[in-house]
Amino acid sequence: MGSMGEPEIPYVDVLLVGAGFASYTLLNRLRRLGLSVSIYEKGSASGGIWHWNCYPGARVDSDTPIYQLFDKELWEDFTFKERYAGWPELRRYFKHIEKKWDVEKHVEYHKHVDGAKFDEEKHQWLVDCSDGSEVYCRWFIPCIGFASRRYTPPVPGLSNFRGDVYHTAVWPQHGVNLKGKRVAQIGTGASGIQVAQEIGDSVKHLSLFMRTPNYCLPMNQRKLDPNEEEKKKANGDYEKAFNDCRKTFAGFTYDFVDRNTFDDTPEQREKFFRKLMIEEGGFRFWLNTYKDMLFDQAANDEAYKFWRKSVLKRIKNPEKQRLLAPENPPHPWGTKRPSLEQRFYEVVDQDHIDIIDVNETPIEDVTETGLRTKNGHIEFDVLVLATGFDSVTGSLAQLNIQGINGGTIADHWKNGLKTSMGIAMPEFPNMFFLYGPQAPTAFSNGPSCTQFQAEFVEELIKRAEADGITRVEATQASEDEWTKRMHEKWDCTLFPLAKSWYQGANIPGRRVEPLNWAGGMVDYVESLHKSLDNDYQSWQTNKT
Ligand code: N01
Repeated sequence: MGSMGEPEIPYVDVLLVGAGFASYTLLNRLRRLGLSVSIYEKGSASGGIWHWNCYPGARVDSDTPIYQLFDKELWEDFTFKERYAGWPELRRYFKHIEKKWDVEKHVEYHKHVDGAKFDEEKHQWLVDCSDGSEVYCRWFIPCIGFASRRYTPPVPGLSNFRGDVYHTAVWPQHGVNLKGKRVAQIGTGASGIQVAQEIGDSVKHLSLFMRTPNYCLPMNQRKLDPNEEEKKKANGDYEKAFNDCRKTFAGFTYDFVDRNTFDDTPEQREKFFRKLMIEEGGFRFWLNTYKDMLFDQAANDEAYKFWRKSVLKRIKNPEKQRLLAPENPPHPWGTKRPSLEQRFYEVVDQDHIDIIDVNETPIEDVTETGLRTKNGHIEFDVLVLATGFDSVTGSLAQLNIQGINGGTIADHWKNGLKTSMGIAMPEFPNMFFLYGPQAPTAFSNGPSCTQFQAEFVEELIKRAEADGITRVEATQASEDEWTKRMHEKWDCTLFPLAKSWYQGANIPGRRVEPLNWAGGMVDYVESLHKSLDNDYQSWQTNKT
């Protein structure tokens, strides 16, 4: 008990927020240093995005084996069943981690962090939760990803609708039966493509409201043979794959080739594109292609032409061809996130599915039984909002985390996003964030990015603890330098030409600015580790 009879506020060395990949890898690393570690998770189970993402068809777009933690003790006795795992399997994987690593004793569920304040005397954060509880911690590490603040567009009259409305980001855990229903869906991003593809065959009618066509790529999904996977593990293929992730732009096993688009003849190009997109599938057509594709418009046009030709072959309805694969690309190929699809184009080509371009035919208002456009009233039973997130910055900016001058994170970014190496900020000592703004985040395989960042955080904390340092704050110079580099890397690509959530352009009125590091994983990880050279050169350190 405290001196005034108040209960004493508990203390933990490290507080991790969110129970996903980032916090689990950190937990395992930091407790090995002898630190006490707690995880506060607002949901009822672990899995991070895979706890919330349980909409029909939700599955990951990174392939096995790299969408997992790279620790041998985890992968040696867990084998994914599909090349691209679905949400139920990913949840099983998290249960596996919990069992192997004895995680449960560190995690508190239904624990919603509201805010935090740095105590300058103690060199500790005082963190408060929505249940009224507080905790002090030396190291405060939000691991809340880039998609924890969902976005619902201001559709007029939305609250009038008497049927059910579901946002993909908070899909009911018990599932929803849409078989035989009339469904309207807004959005054709990663979530929207998967929902439409999954429910399309069995609904009575689907009205798919689309703002921008998604340049989907064939997933080439397949079941994995467990014996084959065991052989690969024994041959060192898994370890090789994890190691390769350290050497590539996006933390995948493959990288851009060392050739420009027009170095090849048209025939060679056609063959190369075919191999990437059709034979190999997945993101190869995006991330294993010519090195100038995301930088040079003429090169990019070649990619678009090939993509369009492949898609048109799969759609019979001429109006749907026009909408889904327009002659004039609305943005350069690959500057918005392409989705991986299995039968999307065949599914939405069916007669009971309408595609409505909201640019040509805006939603005027939602009524009790449907919605109205200039073409009339459309009735439906269920409305699905696959409208995404206040991405990347929204997760952190929504929390009342106050820096040493009293300003919040949102205040810190008021005149433009700025961070030190996408992991920390001046005025917010002893706080690191993983898989967030100005890091490779949305341009990377999630587990690669989070594990490489976690390795750095481990190194920093280990050194600080050994040196008796109790306060570590990114310098202003390092934030200025990183933010300048962010813009330089971004501005020489074609990414600024797309109205994408990569730069916050999905939300009306939001500042449009690069949110993700476009300089690649290798450069990123090197910059992190270099920041500790010359006696913590990018950090200001103090002892209590
Ligand atoms: O969100 P999104 P998401 N009227 O922002 C549209 C990861 N993820 O949940 O493109 C009409 O991509 C919007 O249109 P536009 C992954 O990184 C991964 O799908 O902005 N439409 C868009 O079509 C992913 O990229 C996986 O013009 C409106 C859609 O809503 C990220 O999360 C699965 C609108 C939103 O798509 C986000 O994906 C799921 C309006 N007013 C998520 N406002 C996998 O690994 C917005 N839209 C498979």
